[in-house]
Amino acid sequence: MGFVLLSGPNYSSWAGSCPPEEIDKWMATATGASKLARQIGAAVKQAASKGIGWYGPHMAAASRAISERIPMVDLLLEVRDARIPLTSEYDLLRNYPSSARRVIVLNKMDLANRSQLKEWMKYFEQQNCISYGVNSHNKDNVKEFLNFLQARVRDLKKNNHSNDTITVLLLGIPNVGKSALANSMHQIGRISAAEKGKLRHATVSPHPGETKNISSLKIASHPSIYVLDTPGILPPEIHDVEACSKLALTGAIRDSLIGEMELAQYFLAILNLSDQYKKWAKLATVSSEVSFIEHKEEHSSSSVLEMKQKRQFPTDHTQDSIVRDVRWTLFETISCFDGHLEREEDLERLIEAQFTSLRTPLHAPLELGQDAESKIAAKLLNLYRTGRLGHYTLDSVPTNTL
Ligand SMILES: Nc1nc2c(ncn2[C@@H]2O[C@H](COP(=O)(O)OP(=O)(O)O)[C@@H](O)[C@H]2O)c(=O)[nH]1
Ligand SMILES: [Mg+2]
Repeated sequence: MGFVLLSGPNYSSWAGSCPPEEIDKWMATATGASKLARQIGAAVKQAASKGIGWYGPHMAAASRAISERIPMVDLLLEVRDARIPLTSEYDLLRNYPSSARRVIVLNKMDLANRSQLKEWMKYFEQQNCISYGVNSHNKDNVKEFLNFLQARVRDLKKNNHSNDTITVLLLGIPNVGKSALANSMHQIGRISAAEKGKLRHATVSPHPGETKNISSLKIASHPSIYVLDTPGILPPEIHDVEACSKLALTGAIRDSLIGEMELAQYFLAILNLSDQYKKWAKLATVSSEVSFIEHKEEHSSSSVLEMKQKRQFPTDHTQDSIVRDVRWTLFETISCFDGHLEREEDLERLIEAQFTSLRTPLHAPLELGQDAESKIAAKLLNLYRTGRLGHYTLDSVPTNTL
């Protein structure tokens, strides 16, 4: 397997001035996941320096068009990825003062660690920034968000009683869910059916860079509120290598720049060093009961019929039974591991063993080889990005402010 861990700088002088528990925590992530993170980040930076990165004429033009709109709209919704509340900061608003006009929307909150999301929201409050956690795929959640927006609009209009149309600009880096949020607000918002039918839907895609133009969707009447969906913008250069790798893992930078294999290894390093997998211990009992039932069902024609009706294929890795087996395999490999995960070579050995063990639940060809490994990598990444393998927040809240 292609592990090429970077050797990092010498951290011993830094560690000398830190409390012991902080060092333990830091060591666990720094020596393992962090090295993978730097390796991936360095590859992203290298690709960008060769001109095959994310920033092209399209992004430059969009960036100019968006900058012109910023002073003209009533509200700015800066959409960030709740898994990386700091790394997904929008460059064009970096030095923009926090004001009643600006809201930080932490989207994809269903994929982030719940308690860390609360800490992040507390942090933003301390910075005098208004923030709001959303899952664009959840109807009730979007309804609550629309009510919150209406309240903000009422606040803004307190001193201005005109019945003017309100415009809301959705801003953010690629793939944070701006278009998904715009569509949900448009579908759920209180506007007439005719108005809903008249408007185009924004394109939503798992790949970054799919929104090419600024488009407008109506989300409320009396007063009329329109959201402007915009293409995702990243700065031409990102100096922090770890930030590059987090952007790649969460999908803001396209996978082909790094490779799914490296990203899946990075994800496994994060999973192995977290305690999410401990929750899957209870699958031990469920696993044996279910596999007995499944074995019986496999031979009954009704289950085949059911599968056809549900349009599921036995190798579809998103079905519940496969996800359960993947979780159980990950749990078993971590809990039976005899090495020390803070040691880089041990973590590497565990990840390698996990790729081998995952061949069975993920229906990858049994012979070892790149083909099998890339299939496993692609499926693992997909399960991580759809929240089926736990909830991870990759940025930590600056500790001196809490
Ligand atoms: N789990 C989850 N996925 C989301 C959410 N919002 C958007 N997505 C997914 O994230 C991907 C990118 O969404 P898109 O709206 O195209 O992002 P944009 O580039 O910011 O416009 C798509 O696969 C969406 O289905 C969310 O709140 N939760
Ligand atoms: Mg979009």
